Formats: sequence, structure tokens, C-alpha cells
Amino acid sequence: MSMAAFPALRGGNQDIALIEGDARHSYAALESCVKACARGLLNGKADLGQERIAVLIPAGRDYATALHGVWRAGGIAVPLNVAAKAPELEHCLLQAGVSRVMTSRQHPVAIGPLCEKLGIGASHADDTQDAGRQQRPLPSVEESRAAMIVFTSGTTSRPKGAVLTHQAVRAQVTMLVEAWRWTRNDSIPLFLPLHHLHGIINVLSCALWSGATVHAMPKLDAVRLCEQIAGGVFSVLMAVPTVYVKLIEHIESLPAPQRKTVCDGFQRMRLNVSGSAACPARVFARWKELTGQALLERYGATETGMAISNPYDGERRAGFVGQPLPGVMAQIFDENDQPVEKEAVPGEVRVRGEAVFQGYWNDERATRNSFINGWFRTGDIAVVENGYYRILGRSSIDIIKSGGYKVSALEVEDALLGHEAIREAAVIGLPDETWGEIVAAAVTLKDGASLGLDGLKQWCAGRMSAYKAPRRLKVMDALPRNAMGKVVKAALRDLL
Ligand code: MCA
Ligand code: AMP
Repeated sequence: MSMAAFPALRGGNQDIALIEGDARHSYAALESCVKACARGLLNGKADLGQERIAVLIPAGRDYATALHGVWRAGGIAVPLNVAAKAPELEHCLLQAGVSRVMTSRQHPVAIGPLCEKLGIGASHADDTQDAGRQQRPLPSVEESRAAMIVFTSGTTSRPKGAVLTHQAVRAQVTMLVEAWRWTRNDSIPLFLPLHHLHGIINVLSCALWSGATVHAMPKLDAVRLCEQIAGGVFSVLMAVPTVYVKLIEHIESLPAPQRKTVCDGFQRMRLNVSGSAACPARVFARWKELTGQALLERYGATETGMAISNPYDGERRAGFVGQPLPGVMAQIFDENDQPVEKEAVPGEVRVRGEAVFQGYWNDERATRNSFINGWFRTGDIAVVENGYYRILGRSSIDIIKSGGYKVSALEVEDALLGHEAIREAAVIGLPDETWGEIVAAAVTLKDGASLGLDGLKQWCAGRMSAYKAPRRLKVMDALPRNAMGKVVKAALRDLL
């Protein structure tokens, strides 16, 4: 099917699309910024022809303008982490073959030197606007064309770029809007990062497709958020379990009358969703006690979008992620690649459908390995019990989920080996009440060298995003290895 790039701004002209600090941006104003940005990017060309353009902008009008501007001009948007460090950004920029980076004058990110080094252009979203050519037609972008490359960590050392077509973006958004009953009356806070689908699709894109209002926030501020919720500002909340843990801590610290006002505020909301990592049953239970809200837990991945969800109406079961969303095929497979039809038998979750990604950018081998007979292999192990899926864990110990971020143990190990004192490194995830898991490292040192956690944290600071840096360190004489010489990570868990 041929159509304009996913037409995702569907609010009434005067309705408010985005609130950013004191600024309120109507749908009409945003639409006009997007068109001007697309024309500015095209600069007289008919179509960007799949040019990769990075978006390095925090939540707000400039982000939405750049993302939609790239889409409307026929480019592929590459949303990047505004808090990433130079080596991480360099990997993504090179891997995706990015030709220019869009930043925001209002929220500058120091990318200039890196762009210069790589010979990549950089421009502010607010400058890349060509209002003078309002009449020039924008290209008609086939739905089968790529819309976005979203980087995700995996069992390989460096993150891979998952390619999502416009069709996949549309499928993900329309499915969630229907399943979770979005309307133009909704209002949602956006504090999650905008280089992952949770923020991009579940919050921003679903809201803008529904004509709802997004309140862009520079980061999670539990105090302010609770005040706004007490004031009835929001109808929907979407967050990772760590956010609910932090909100519970904050609410429990409030004096009784204030606590009641905040809890009543949450109770009046129509929907609280948790995802990106397992929501512990105790968090589900405490949230319900405090706010009366049964958290709607759902399961997804960068490569599939949202795949399995507890129901909007009906029982939301603690510790379970529910059933496949409409239009998504999900199935558990055993070790012999046979579908598991019986309940309570664990196996790998595999997903197929319109919403699934196309492949990893420029990485045919990884793409081939990640699909089997058309099914995407999530690497997650699950069972179905009484009709609902329960995620048991991951097939690889090398994937860590910390505060909803996926971390590759191998990527962190590779980086640590660059430290002058470290001879060997093994990284694992340790269970943690707030973060789900935290990154922990066991190392052996070179002769005569010494290393402490503070020193390691400092060293990591310029080299990797804060959430990847080890929060535990154990210096060992030797790492536990099996007869084949492979580090036994399960044994490390106990030692750490
Ligand atoms: C911050 N810190 C972390 C993390 N975040 N440490 C480990 N893991 C983390 N995720 C560290 C900081 O470096 C700092 O350390 C201290 O914690 C406090 O930082 P602060 O920025 O104040 O924390 P925060 O603002 O409260 O952030 C917590 C957060 C954030 C809001 C939970 O981590 C977050 O936005 N996570 C969501 C990630 C996400 O969107 N994932 C979706 C992936 P120090 O004190 O040492 O300086 S998409 C996905 O998974 C699929 C599609 C799906 O199903 O959704
Ligand atoms: P990402 O690659 O960052 O998109 O992370 C996707 C992964 O997050 C999935 O493969 C799961 O391991 C994990 N995940 C997402 N939602 C849930 C959930 N509700 N329960 C358990 N794990 C989840």
C-alpha cells in the first residue's frame, strides 16, 4: 500500500499536542513545524531516499518535529540516547551510516566534535525549517519503507539497529490505541527516554495518533509527578517497574493527608501500565493497596513492539503478562523448535506479525539468526498458565535488565578490558529491589595493579552510559571457570 509516511498527528488543530515547561504546542503548530522541518531537510530534493538522520533530542516539540520531519521527508530516523557517551554514539552513527544529526537549540547535546571527527553534519531541529517553501509537495512514502532504526543491546557485544517500517510503526500504534482505549481526552507524562519504543511508541506516538496531550519532562521527578497527579493532570501513566518502586517509596514517605491526596489522584486515572521488565508481584500488590489501581503489565521488545498484554477489561494478573495483543502471533517453542501447546510447559517466546521489525540494519547474519521459520526469537522463556503468559527469564545470562534498560554483559566486559588494571572481566546481573537487576563485575587484575569501585565508576563515566556501569565490583585471584575454560557466570552470582 502506498501512502504518506505514517500520518501520526491526529489531534484537532487547536488541541494541545505537547506541553513542555510553560510552552503549549497545539497540533496545528506542531504540524506546521513538522512540514517545515521536512522541507528544510529535503532542501529542494524530492525525497530523502532512506537517508539516515539521527535524532539526539530530549522529549519535547523539537523531538517530535525532528522525528516526524524525517519521516515525512522519506528519511529513516535514528533516535539516539541523549545521555550516551561518545564511544556509544560513534558506534550507532557509524553502524547506521548516519549522514546528519538533529539536535535542539533548547536542549543542546555536545555532539559537535564527534560529528566533525566522523564527517557528519549536525543541525538544530528548529533551524532545519524551510517555511518559505510551504507549497512544495512532500514525498509519498510507501508503508513498506523503513521509518526508524532503534538500537538495542543483545547477546553480541555492541548494540544492533532494529529496522522498523512505517507499516510496523502504524501496526504497533493502532493496536495499542485500540487495546488500551486511547482517546483525545487523554493526557500522559513523558519522562522515559526517547531512543526506545516504550517512550517513542507507547507514550509519544500513541498519544499523538489519538489527539491526546503529552507532558514532556526532562526526567522522572517523583515529587512533581505526584503533585500533578494529585491535581488530576494525567489520565494515563506508562512506566517501567523501577518507576513504580520509586513512586511507592515517595508516596510512603508523605505525611498521611498528602499521601491520601496523591493516592486519590492515582485512583482517578484510567490506566497505569508497567512494562519493559518484570513487575514484581509485591510492587503490583503495594500499588493496588495504595492507589486502588491494578497495574496493567505488558510484555514487548524493540524487535516486536508490544506483543503480550494483560487486558484493559478483565483480570490483570500479578506476575503475568497476559495474552497476545490483537494482530500479534505469539507462541512458545520447545528446544526442538516445536510449538508447545500444553500449559505449564516452558519454552522460548517467538513472535510474528505486521508489527515485527524487518531486520538488523546492515547485519544480515544477526537478522538470519534471530528468525526461525518467520518467527522472531525473543530469547525470553515463558509458560502459559490458565491462559496467561508468565515470563520466567531469559535464555542468555548475558542480557541484563536494569531499570528497564537492556544491557549486554559482553559489551560491558569488552569496555572493562580497556582498563589498564584489568586482566579479565566477567559481568552479570544481580537481583535488586529497585532496579530489577544491577550490573556487577568480577575482575582479575594485572600484576601489581589495584582497583576500587569508585575508581572504576569514574573510569566508566566517559566511556559508557551510567546505567551500564558496574555498581558492584569483586576483585578476584581467578574467575570461576569450567573444564572448557569458560567463566561460570551462575557461580559468580553466588560469589557476588
Ligand atoms: C539511572 N541510573 C541507573 C538507571 N537509571 N542505574 C541502573 N539502571 C538504570 N536504568 C543511575 C544513575 O546513573 C544514577 O547513578 C542514579 O541511578 C540515579 O539516576 P537518575 O537519573 O536520577 O535516575 P532516574 O531518573 O530515577 O531514572 C530511573 C529510570 C530510568 C526513570 C527508571 O532508568 C529510565 O528511564 N528507565 C527506562 C528505560 C526504558 O525506557 N527502557 C525501555 C526499553 P549515580 O547516583 O551513581 O549517579 S524498550 C523495551 O524494553 C521494550 C520495547 C519494552 O517492552 O518496553
Ligand atoms: P529491549 O530490547 O530493551 O526492547 O528489551 C526487551 C526485553 O525486555 C524483552 O525481551 C524482555 O526480556 C524484557 N521485558 C519487556 N517487558 C517485560 C515484562 N513485562 N516482563 C518481563 N520482561 C520484560
